[in-house]
Amino acid sequence: MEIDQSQIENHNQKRLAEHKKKFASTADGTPSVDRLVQKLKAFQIAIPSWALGTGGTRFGRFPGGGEPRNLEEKIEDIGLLHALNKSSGAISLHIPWDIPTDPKAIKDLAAHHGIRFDAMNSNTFQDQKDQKLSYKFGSLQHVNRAVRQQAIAHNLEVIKHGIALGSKSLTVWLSDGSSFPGQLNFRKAFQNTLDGLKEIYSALPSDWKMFVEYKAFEPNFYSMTVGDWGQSLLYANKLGPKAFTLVDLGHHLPNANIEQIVSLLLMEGKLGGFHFNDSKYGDDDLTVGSINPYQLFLIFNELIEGMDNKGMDHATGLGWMIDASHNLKDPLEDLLQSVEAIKIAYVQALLIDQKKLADAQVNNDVVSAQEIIQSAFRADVRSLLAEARLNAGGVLNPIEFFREVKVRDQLISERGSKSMATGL
Ligand code: PSV
Ligand code: MN
Repeated sequence: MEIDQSQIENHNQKRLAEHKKKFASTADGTPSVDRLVQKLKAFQIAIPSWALGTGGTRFGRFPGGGEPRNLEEKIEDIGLLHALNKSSGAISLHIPWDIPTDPKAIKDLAAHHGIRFDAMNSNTFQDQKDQKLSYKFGSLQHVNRAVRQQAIAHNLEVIKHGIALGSKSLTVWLSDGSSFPGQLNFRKAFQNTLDGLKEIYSALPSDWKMFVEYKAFEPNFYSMTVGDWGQSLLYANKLGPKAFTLVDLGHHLPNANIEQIVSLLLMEGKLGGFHFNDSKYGDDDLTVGSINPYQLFLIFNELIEGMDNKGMDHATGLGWMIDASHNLKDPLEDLLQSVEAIKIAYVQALLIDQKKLADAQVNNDVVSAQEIIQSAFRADVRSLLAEARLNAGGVLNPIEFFREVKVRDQLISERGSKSMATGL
């Protein structure tokens, strides 16, 4: 389905007066508000192709119906999100879940919806139907050379699909590791993995980046071969200038100071991008900003300070992607909430007076530093986001619109109540 422009206008018209009032009151006390609105308009967040259906947990799955049945329908779903929020103009694909049979047609369809192809993701954490060798004991780390070669060949194939679609990056997340002490020789596992990554790296086109994603645990529970940002950074440094660390917010041990990790990776020129999500206990993959919006804001503070320090463009300097899973909510509504939360944190962090903060730091004025940071966090910036959406041709309230025009019901009537999207 596609959204009718007249429905958007109708929705906005009904809310315009109220919005203008709120925006004027926020704009009143906010310096350079036009600049903030422009920055919000430029900031796009890629949607993962695997988050458009019901993720479920290992105990159960409760699908809501109308899930996309193929890559074309996944692109259509992201087109819907983008039509509403004007901030989801990119898709991140996972191979082999999303192999394009006709890349030209897929590219045209994405362009029709104003969507580009963000990072391509390889998958050596599952065995596929016709796969010769198993990844049960790892992929690039595997003790058997033939398994390692198979995993390398898969990544090369992913790069080829990405080239055909106009993507510019490859994300490698490895589930490799061990679940029992003694199972693995750490050094050999690291070396095999590095050798494999080197082969993949050498197949990257010159204008591509490679993102090495780390994760502290799961599916392995004793060691992960790319288990934290230090290990990822080791690989990225050894690989070369096109290799970077990717930070998935759910991939840390409890209470890790992610904002400090981000700051130092940026300083080293080795931060590549993000998988945004939120969590309370582990890799919970919940809606961004639903549990800990303050942490997200603090991360954006470090990002902005660090990117400005290096003269990087906020919108294009790093890879911005969501990586979430939905069990209770409608996946599209959930993604609308996630994008909104990311942009709220971004613009709140833009409100921080960095000059004043630096002065407070130099003077060891801890109280002022906290006041400066928290007054930005406590600002209600929602009308700035709405104004940016309105300027860009989107809707004032995406979730209300989604419900008003009964998007999910329409998707169910087109695709059926039993359709199932590929992914986890
Ligand atoms: C692993 O937990 C991960 O975060 C990686 O990014 C995977 O590619 C993704 O989830 C897929 O479910
Ligand atoms: Mn991830």
